[in-house]
Amino acid sequence: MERMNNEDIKKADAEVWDWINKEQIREQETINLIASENFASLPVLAAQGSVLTNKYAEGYSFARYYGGCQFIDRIEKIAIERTKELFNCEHANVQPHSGSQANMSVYFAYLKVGDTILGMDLRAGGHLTHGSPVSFSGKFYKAYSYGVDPKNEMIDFNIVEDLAKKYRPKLIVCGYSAYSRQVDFKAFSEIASKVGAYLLADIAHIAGFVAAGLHPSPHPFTDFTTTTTHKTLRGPRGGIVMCRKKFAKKIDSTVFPGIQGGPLMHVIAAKAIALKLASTNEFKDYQKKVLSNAKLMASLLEKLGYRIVSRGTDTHIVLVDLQPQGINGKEAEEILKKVNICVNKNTIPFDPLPANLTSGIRLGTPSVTTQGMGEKEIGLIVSFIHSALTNRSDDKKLASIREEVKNLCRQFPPY
Ligand code: DSN
Repeated sequence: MERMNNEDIKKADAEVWDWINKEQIREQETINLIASENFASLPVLAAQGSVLTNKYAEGYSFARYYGGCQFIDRIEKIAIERTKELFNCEHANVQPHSGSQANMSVYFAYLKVGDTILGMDLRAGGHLTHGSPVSFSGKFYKAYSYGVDPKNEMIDFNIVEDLAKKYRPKLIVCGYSAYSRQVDFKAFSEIASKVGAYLLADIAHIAGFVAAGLHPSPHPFTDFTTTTTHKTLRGPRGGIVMCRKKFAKKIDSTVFPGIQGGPLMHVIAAKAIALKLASTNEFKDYQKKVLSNAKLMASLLEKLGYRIVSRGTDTHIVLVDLQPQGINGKEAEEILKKVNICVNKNTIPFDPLPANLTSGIRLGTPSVTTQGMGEKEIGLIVSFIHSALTNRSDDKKLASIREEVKNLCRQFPPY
Protein backbone atom coordinates (compact mmCIF):
# COMPACT_ATOMS: atom_id res chain seq x y z
CA MET A 1 0.00 0.00 0.00
CA GLU A 2 1.03 3.53 -0.65
CA ARG A 3 0.92 5.02 2.83
CA MET A 4 -0.33 8.54 3.22
CA ASN A 5 2.68 10.50 4.25
CA ASN A 6 2.03 14.11 4.99
CA GLU A 7 5.41 15.76 5.15
CA ASP A 8 3.81 19.03 6.21
CA ILE A 9 2.41 17.58 9.40
CA LYS A 10 5.67 15.80 10.08
CA LYS A 11 7.68 18.99 9.70
CA ALA A 12 5.34 21.12 11.78
CA ASP A 13 4.64 18.68 14.58
CA ALA A 14 6.63 15.48 14.77
CA GLU A 15 4.88 14.44 17.96
CA VAL A 16 1.35 14.52 16.53
CA TRP A 17 2.61 13.10 13.25
CA ASP A 18 4.03 10.14 15.13
CA TRP A 19 0.62 9.34 16.61
CA ILE A 20 -1.13 9.82 13.27
CA ASN A 21 1.38 7.51 11.68
CA LYS A 22 0.88 4.91 14.40
CA GLU A 23 -2.87 5.09 13.86
CA GLN A 24 -2.35 4.67 10.12
CA ILE A 25 -0.31 1.55 10.73
CA ARG A 26 -2.87 0.26 13.24
CA GLU A 27 -5.63 0.70 10.66
CA GLN A 28 -3.56 -1.07 7.99
CA GLU A 29 -2.68 -4.02 10.19
CA THR A 30 -6.03 -4.52 11.88
CA ILE A 31 -9.17 -6.31 10.78
CA ASN A 32 -11.72 -3.68 11.67
CA LEU A 33 -15.12 -5.10 12.54
CA ILE A 34 -16.51 -2.01 14.27
CA ALA A 35 -19.94 -1.84 12.64
CA SER A 36 -20.13 1.96 12.72
CA GLU A 37 -16.77 2.57 11.04
CA ASN A 38 -15.49 2.42 7.49
CA PHE A 39 -12.54 3.54 5.40
CA ALA A 40 -13.52 6.86 3.83
CA SER A 41 -12.54 7.10 0.17
CA LEU A 42 -9.48 9.16 -0.81
CA PRO A 43 -11.56 11.98 -2.37
CA VAL A 44 -13.56 12.19 0.86
CA LEU A 45 -10.33 12.40 2.88
CA ALA A 46 -8.91 14.98 0.49
CA ALA A 47 -11.97 17.23 0.64
CA GLN A 48 -11.70 17.27 4.42
CA GLY A 49 -8.10 18.39 4.17
CA SER A 50 -8.93 21.09 1.62
CA VAL A 51 -8.94 24.90 1.95
CA LEU A 52 -12.67 24.81 2.62
CA THR A 53 -11.75 24.36 6.26
CA ASN A 54 -10.75 28.06 6.21
CA LYS A 55 -14.19 29.40 5.48
CA TYR A 56 -16.88 30.65 7.83
CA ALA A 57 -20.32 30.28 6.30
CA GLU A 58 -22.91 30.79 9.04
CA GLY A 59 -26.31 30.75 7.43
CA TYR A 60 -27.43 28.83 4.38
CA SER A 61 -26.58 28.96 0.67
CA PHE A 62 -27.15 32.43 -0.76
CA ALA A 63 -28.15 33.81 2.68
CA ARG A 64 -24.96 33.90 4.74
CA TYR A 65 -23.64 36.10 7.50
CA TYR A 66 -20.17 36.24 5.90
CA GLY A 67 -18.83 37.46 2.59
CA GLY A 68 -16.92 35.27 0.18
CA CYS A 69 -19.35 32.36 0.27
CA GLN A 70 -20.13 32.30 -3.47
CA PHE A 71 -18.34 28.98 -4.09
CA ILE A 72 -19.16 27.42 -0.75
CA ASP A 73 -22.85 28.13 -1.49
CA ARG A 74 -22.70 25.95 -4.60
CA ILE A 75 -21.13 23.07 -2.71
CA GLU A 76 -23.76 23.05 0.02
CA LYS A 77 -26.51 23.23 -2.57
CA ILE A 78 -25.03 20.24 -4.41
CA ALA A 79 -24.87 18.25 -1.16
CA ILE A 80 -28.52 19.06 -0.42
CA GLU A 81 -29.72 18.16 -3.92
CA ARG A 82 -27.80 14.88 -3.86
CA THR A 83 -29.26 13.97 -0.46
CA LYS A 84 -32.78 14.66 -1.71
CA GLU A 85 -32.26 12.59 -4.81
CA LEU A 86 -30.48 9.66 -3.18
CA PHE A 87 -32.90 9.33 -0.27
CA ASN A 88 -35.99 10.57 -2.05
CA CYS A 89 -36.79 13.12 0.63
CA GLU A 90 -38.49 16.51 0.46
CA HIS A 91 -35.91 18.56 2.36
CA ALA A 92 -32.35 18.05 3.60
CA ASN A 93 -30.03 19.93 5.90
CA VAL A 94 -26.42 18.82 5.51
CA GLN A 95 -24.93 20.97 8.28
CA PRO A 96 -25.23 18.79 11.42
CA HIS A 97 -21.75 18.03 12.71
CA SER A 98 -22.83 14.59 13.89
CA GLY A 99 -25.72 12.17 14.09
CA SER A 100 -26.39 13.25 17.67
CA GLN A 101 -26.76 16.86 16.54
CA ALA A 102 -29.00 15.82 13.69
CA ASN A 103 -31.23 14.11 16.25
CA MET A 104 -30.98 17.07 18.61
CA SER A 105 -32.21 19.42 15.89
CA VAL A 106 -35.41 17.39 15.50
CA TYR A 107 -36.03 17.26 19.25
CA PHE A 108 -35.32 20.94 19.78
CA ALA A 109 -37.44 21.97 16.82
CA TYR A 110 -40.55 19.99 17.62
CA LEU A 111 -40.51 19.06 21.32
CA LYS A 112 -40.77 21.12 24.47
CA VAL A 113 -38.73 20.18 27.52
CA GLY A 114 -40.75 17.58 29.40
CA ASP A 115 -42.50 16.17 26.33
CA THR A 116 -42.69 12.41 25.97
CA ILE A 117 -40.67 10.35 23.51
CA LEU A 118 -40.61 6.63 22.75
CA GLY A 119 -37.46 5.02 21.36
CA MET A 120 -35.63 1.72 21.55
CA ASP A 121 -33.81 0.96 24.77
CA LEU A 122 -30.06 1.50 24.39
CA ARG A 123 -29.44 -1.93 25.90
CA ALA A 124 -31.63 -3.57 23.27
CA GLY A 125 -29.94 -1.83 20.35
CA GLY A 126 -31.05 1.80 20.44
CA HIS A 127 -28.79 4.85 20.55
CA LEU A 128 -27.92 7.20 23.41
CA THR A 129 -29.91 9.99 21.74
CA HIS A 130 -33.07 7.88 21.58
CA GLY A 131 -33.93 8.60 25.22
CA SER A 132 -31.07 7.29 27.33
CA PRO A 133 -31.02 8.94 30.78
CA VAL A 134 -27.35 9.87 30.33
CA SER A 135 -28.06 11.85 27.13
CA PHE A 136 -29.88 15.14 26.58
CA SER A 137 -32.65 13.04 25.06
CA GLY A 138 -33.37 11.36 28.37
CA LYS A 139 -32.63 14.41 30.52
CA PHE A 140 -34.83 16.96 28.74
CA TYR A 141 -37.68 14.66 27.75
CA LYS A 142 -39.78 12.03 29.44
CA ALA A 143 -38.36 9.01 27.67
CA TYR A 144 -39.98 5.60 27.46
CA SER A 145 -38.50 2.70 25.61
CA TYR A 146 -39.40 -0.44 23.74
CA GLY A 147 -37.17 -3.48 23.41
CA VAL A 148 -37.42 -6.71 21.48
CA ASP A 149 -39.52 -9.82 21.82
CA PRO A 150 -37.60 -12.24 24.09
CA LYS A 151 -38.59 -15.16 21.85
CA ASN A 152 -37.07 -13.98 18.57
CA GLU A 153 -35.21 -10.82 19.65
CA MET A 154 -37.05 -8.79 17.02
CA ILE A 155 -39.30 -5.77 17.43
CA ASP A 156 -42.83 -6.71 18.42
CA PHE A 157 -45.14 -4.08 16.95
CA ASN A 158 -47.99 -5.01 19.26
CA ILE A 159 -45.81 -4.02 22.19
CA VAL A 160 -44.66 -0.81 20.50
CA GLU A 161 -48.29 0.07 19.81
CA ASP A 162 -49.35 -0.72 23.38
CA LEU A 163 -46.55 1.49 24.74
CA ALA A 164 -47.44 4.27 22.32
CA LYS A 165 -51.09 4.13 23.35
CA LYS A 166 -50.15 4.06 27.03
CA TYR A 167 -47.62 6.92 27.03
CA ARG A 168 -48.91 9.00 24.07
CA PRO A 169 -45.42 10.16 22.97
CA LYS A 170 -45.04 13.29 20.92
CA LEU A 171 -42.20 11.62 19.01
CA ILE A 172 -41.47 7.98 18.22
CA VAL A 173 -37.90 7.06 17.26
CA CYS A 174 -36.93 4.08 15.14
CA GLY A 175 -33.60 3.08 13.54
CA TYR A 176 -30.83 1.59 15.65
CA SER A 177 -27.16 1.07 16.53
CA ALA A 178 -27.13 -2.58 17.46
CA TYR A 179 -30.26 -4.13 15.99
CA SER A 180 -29.44 -6.14 12.92
CA ARG A 181 -32.93 -6.59 11.45
CA GLN A 182 -34.79 -4.51 8.88
CA VAL A 183 -36.77 -1.60 10.22
CA ASP A 184 -40.43 -1.57 9.20
CA PHE A 185 -40.91 2.19 8.77
CA LYS A 186 -44.45 1.74 7.53
CA ALA A 187 -45.50 -0.15 10.67
CA PHE A 188 -43.94 2.58 12.81
CA SER A 189 -45.71 5.30 10.86
CA GLU A 190 -49.06 3.58 11.34
CA ILE A 191 -48.50 3.50 15.09
CA ALA A 192 -47.29 7.11 15.12
CA SER A 193 -50.36 8.31 13.29
CA LYS A 194 -52.69 6.36 15.61
CA VAL A 195 -51.32 8.27 18.61
CA GLY A 196 -50.65 11.58 16.84
CA ALA A 197 -46.85 11.33 17.24
CA TYR A 198 -44.12 12.53 14.95
CA LEU A 199 -41.95 9.75 13.54
CA LEU A 200 -38.16 10.04 13.44
CA ALA A 201 -36.03 7.38 11.74
CA ASP A 202 -32.34 7.41 12.60
CA ILE A 203 -30.82 5.52 9.68
CA ALA A 204 -27.18 6.22 10.63
CA HIS A 205 -26.21 2.56 10.41
CA ILE A 206 -28.23 1.52 7.40
CA ALA A 207 -27.96 4.65 5.23
CA GLY A 208 -25.72 2.87 2.70
CA PHE A 209 -28.29 0.10 2.23
CA VAL A 210 -31.13 2.58 1.92
CA ALA A 211 -29.16 4.54 -0.69
CA ALA A 212 -28.47 1.34 -2.60
CA GLY A 213 -32.09 0.15 -2.42
CA LEU A 214 -31.16 -2.83 -0.25
CA HIS A 215 -33.19 -1.72 2.76
CA PRO A 216 -36.72 -0.27 2.52
CA SER A 217 -36.66 3.50 2.46
CA PRO A 218 -38.00 5.49 5.41
CA HIS A 219 -39.62 7.81 2.87
CA PRO A 220 -42.48 8.62 2.59
CA PHE A 221 -43.24 7.16 6.02
CA THR A 222 -41.28 9.38 8.38
CA ASP A 223 -41.59 13.03 9.35
CA PHE A 224 -37.87 13.26 10.05
CA THR A 225 -34.96 11.06 9.03
CA THR A 226 -31.47 11.53 10.37
CA THR A 227 -28.25 9.86 9.40
CA THR A 228 -24.54 9.97 9.87
CA THR A 229 -22.42 9.94 6.75
CA HIS A 230 -19.43 7.87 7.84
CA LYS A 231 -20.81 4.39 8.45
CA THR A 232 -22.17 2.26 5.60
CA LEU A 233 -22.42 5.47 3.54
CA ARG A 234 -18.60 5.71 3.53
CA GLY A 235 -18.39 9.49 3.73
CA PRO A 236 -16.86 11.90 6.22
CA ARG A 237 -17.80 11.97 9.90
CA GLY A 238 -20.96 14.04 10.13
CA GLY A 239 -24.73 14.13 10.10
CA ILE A 240 -27.66 14.99 7.86
CA VAL A 241 -31.27 15.65 8.73
CA MET A 242 -34.05 15.07 6.24
CA CYS A 243 -37.67 16.04 6.70
CA ARG A 244 -40.97 16.80 5.07
CA LYS A 245 -41.06 20.17 3.35
CA LYS A 246 -43.49 21.59 5.90
CA PHE A 247 -40.88 21.08 8.63
CA ALA A 248 -37.96 22.53 6.65
CA LYS A 249 -37.89 26.07 8.00
CA LYS A 250 -37.97 25.09 11.64
CA ILE A 251 -35.40 22.31 11.21
CA ASP A 252 -33.03 24.67 9.39
CA SER A 253 -33.32 27.40 11.99
CA THR A 254 -32.80 24.86 14.76
CA VAL A 255 -29.61 23.46 13.20
CA PHE A 256 -28.36 27.01 12.68
CA PRO A 257 -28.49 29.20 14.73
CA GLY A 258 -30.37 26.98 17.21
CA ILE A 259 -27.71 24.44 18.10
CA GLN A 260 -24.72 25.04 15.82
CA GLY A 261 -22.58 27.90 14.59
CA GLY A 262 -20.58 27.83 11.37
CA PRO A 263 -21.00 24.75 9.19
CA LEU A 264 -17.91 22.62 8.48
CA MET A 265 -17.73 23.32 4.76
CA HIS A 266 -14.82 20.94 4.13
CA VAL A 267 -16.97 18.18 5.62
CA ILE A 268 -20.03 19.26 3.63
CA ALA A 269 -17.95 19.04 0.44
CA ALA A 270 -16.87 15.55 1.49
CA LYS A 271 -20.52 14.66 2.15
CA ALA A 272 -21.39 15.82 -1.38
CA ILE A 273 -18.66 13.62 -2.85
CA ALA A 274 -19.72 10.60 -0.79
CA LEU A 275 -23.34 11.10 -1.88
CA LYS A 276 -22.27 11.15 -5.52
CA LEU A 277 -20.26 7.97 -5.07
CA ALA A 278 -23.21 6.39 -3.25
CA SER A 279 -25.40 6.82 -6.31
CA THR A 280 -23.22 4.59 -8.49
CA ASN A 281 -23.65 0.95 -9.44
CA GLU A 282 -20.27 0.28 -7.92
CA PHE A 283 -21.58 1.45 -4.55
CA LYS A 284 -24.64 -0.78 -4.94
CA ASP A 285 -22.37 -3.75 -5.57
CA TYR A 286 -20.30 -2.80 -2.55
CA GLN A 287 -23.40 -2.69 -0.33
CA LYS A 288 -24.52 -6.08 -1.63
CA LYS A 289 -21.16 -7.48 -0.59
CA VAL A 290 -21.32 -5.81 2.84
CA LEU A 291 -24.63 -7.60 3.32
CA SER A 292 -23.56 -11.00 1.98
CA ASN A 293 -20.37 -10.85 4.04
CA ALA A 294 -22.37 -10.15 7.21
CA LYS A 295 -24.81 -12.98 6.50
CA LEU A 296 -21.93 -15.36 5.87
CA MET A 297 -20.13 -14.24 9.03
CA ALA A 298 -23.27 -14.87 11.09
CA SER A 299 -23.84 -18.32 9.65
CA LEU A 300 -20.20 -19.42 10.01
CA LEU A 301 -20.10 -18.25 13.62
CA GLU A 302 -23.36 -20.06 14.30
CA LYS A 303 -21.90 -23.28 12.89
CA LEU A 304 -19.04 -22.93 15.38
CA GLY A 305 -21.48 -22.74 18.29
CA TYR A 306 -21.88 -19.00 18.69
CA ARG A 307 -25.33 -17.64 19.39
CA ILE A 308 -26.23 -14.87 17.00
CA VAL A 309 -28.82 -12.49 18.43
CA SER A 310 -32.10 -12.87 16.48
CA ARG A 311 -30.45 -15.83 14.70
CA GLY A 312 -29.06 -13.78 11.85
CA THR A 313 -28.86 -10.39 10.24
CA ASP A 314 -30.49 -8.27 7.54
CA THR A 315 -27.73 -5.67 7.67
CA HIS A 316 -23.99 -5.24 8.20
CA ILE A 317 -24.31 -5.98 11.93
CA VAL A 318 -23.72 -9.35 13.56
CA LEU A 319 -24.48 -9.28 17.27
CA VAL A 320 -22.93 -12.24 19.07
CA ASP A 321 -24.05 -13.51 22.48
CA LEU A 322 -20.94 -14.93 24.17
CA GLN A 323 -22.68 -16.40 27.21
CA PRO A 324 -22.40 -19.98 25.89
CA GLN A 325 -18.64 -19.44 25.54
CA GLY A 326 -18.35 -18.26 29.14
CA ILE A 327 -16.64 -14.97 28.26
CA ASN A 328 -18.01 -11.48 28.50
CA GLY A 329 -17.89 -8.82 25.81
CA LYS A 330 -15.09 -6.85 27.46
CA GLU A 331 -12.87 -9.93 27.69
CA ALA A 332 -13.60 -10.85 24.08
CA GLU A 333 -12.82 -7.32 22.88
CA GLU A 334 -9.48 -7.48 24.73
CA ILE A 335 -8.57 -10.96 23.47
CA LEU A 336 -9.37 -9.99 19.88
CA LYS A 337 -7.34 -6.82 20.24
CA LYS A 338 -4.33 -9.05 20.97
CA VAL A 339 -4.71 -10.59 17.51
CA ASN A 340 -5.35 -7.26 15.78
CA ILE A 341 -9.08 -7.76 15.34
CA CYS A 342 -11.02 -4.70 16.44
CA VAL A 343 -14.58 -5.16 17.73
CA ASN A 344 -16.71 -3.54 20.39
CA LYS A 345 -18.30 -5.10 23.42
CA ASN A 346 -22.05 -4.69 23.20
CA THR A 347 -25.04 -5.42 25.34
CA ILE A 348 -27.39 -8.04 24.00
CA PRO A 349 -31.16 -7.92 24.60
CA PHE A 350 -31.93 -8.68 28.27
CA ASP A 351 -28.23 -8.60 29.06
CA PRO A 352 -27.52 -9.50 32.69
CA LEU A 353 -24.23 -7.56 32.56
CA PRO A 354 -23.66 -3.80 32.65
CA ALA A 355 -22.58 -1.77 29.60
CA ASN A 356 -18.94 -1.73 30.67
CA LEU A 357 -18.80 -5.56 30.59
CA THR A 358 -21.66 -6.81 28.40
CA SER A 359 -22.44 -10.35 27.27
CA GLY A 360 -21.83 -9.74 23.61
CA ILE A 361 -19.76 -8.27 20.85
CA ARG A 362 -21.01 -6.35 17.84
CA LEU A 363 -19.33 -7.19 14.55
CA GLY A 364 -19.76 -5.36 11.26
CA THR A 365 -18.58 -5.81 7.70
CA PRO A 366 -18.40 -2.32 6.10
CA SER A 367 -14.63 -1.84 6.54
CA VAL A 368 -13.41 -5.27 5.47
CA THR A 369 -15.72 -5.12 2.46
CA THR A 370 -14.31 -1.74 1.48
CA GLN A 371 -10.91 -3.46 1.53
CA GLY A 372 -12.21 -5.95 -1.01
CA MET A 373 -12.57 -8.93 1.31
CA GLY A 374 -15.12 -11.55 0.31
CA GLU A 375 -16.26 -15.07 1.17
CA LYS A 376 -12.83 -16.62 1.57
CA GLU A 377 -11.59 -13.82 3.83
CA ILE A 378 -14.77 -13.82 5.95
CA GLY A 379 -14.14 -17.53 6.49
CA LEU A 380 -10.60 -16.75 7.62
CA ILE A 381 -11.73 -13.91 9.90
CA VAL A 382 -14.28 -16.17 11.59
CA SER A 383 -11.63 -18.84 12.09
CA PHE A 384 -9.25 -16.24 13.58
CA ILE A 385 -11.95 -15.04 15.97
CA HIS A 386 -12.83 -18.57 17.02
CA SER A 387 -9.23 -19.62 17.42
CA ALA A 388 -8.34 -16.51 19.46
CA LEU A 389 -11.32 -16.88 21.80
CA THR A 390 -10.71 -20.62 22.20
CA ASN A 391 -6.98 -20.23 22.84
CA ARG A 392 -7.31 -17.05 24.86
CA SER A 393 -4.76 -18.10 27.51
CA ASP A 394 -2.16 -19.25 25.00
CA ASP A 395 -0.01 -16.20 24.23
CA LYS A 396 2.06 -18.08 21.67
CA LYS A 397 -1.02 -19.09 19.75
CA LEU A 398 -2.42 -15.56 19.94
CA ALA A 399 0.87 -14.19 18.57
CA SER A 400 0.72 -16.57 15.63
CA ILE A 401 -2.91 -15.63 14.87
CA ARG A 402 -1.87 -11.97 14.98
CA GLU A 403 0.73 -12.66 12.29
CA GLU A 404 -1.90 -14.36 10.13
CA VAL A 405 -4.22 -11.38 10.60
CA LYS A 406 -1.48 -8.95 9.60
CA ASN A 407 -0.69 -11.06 6.59
CA LEU A 408 -4.33 -10.98 5.49
CA CYS A 409 -4.45 -7.22 5.99
CA ARG A 410 -1.35 -6.76 3.86
CA GLN A 411 -3.18 -8.42 0.97
CA PHE A 412 -6.11 -5.96 1.26
CA PRO A 413 -4.72 -2.46 1.81
CA PRO A 414 -7.50 0.04 2.48
CA TYR A 415 -5.74 2.73 0.41
N1 DSN B 1 -21.49 5.26 18.24
C1 DSN B 1 -22.15 4.77 17.06
C2 DSN B 1 -22.09 3.31 16.95
O1 DSN B 1 -21.05 2.75 17.20
O2 DSN B 1 -23.07 2.69 16.58
C3 DSN B 1 -23.51 5.27 16.93
O3 DSN B 1 -23.50 6.65 16.89
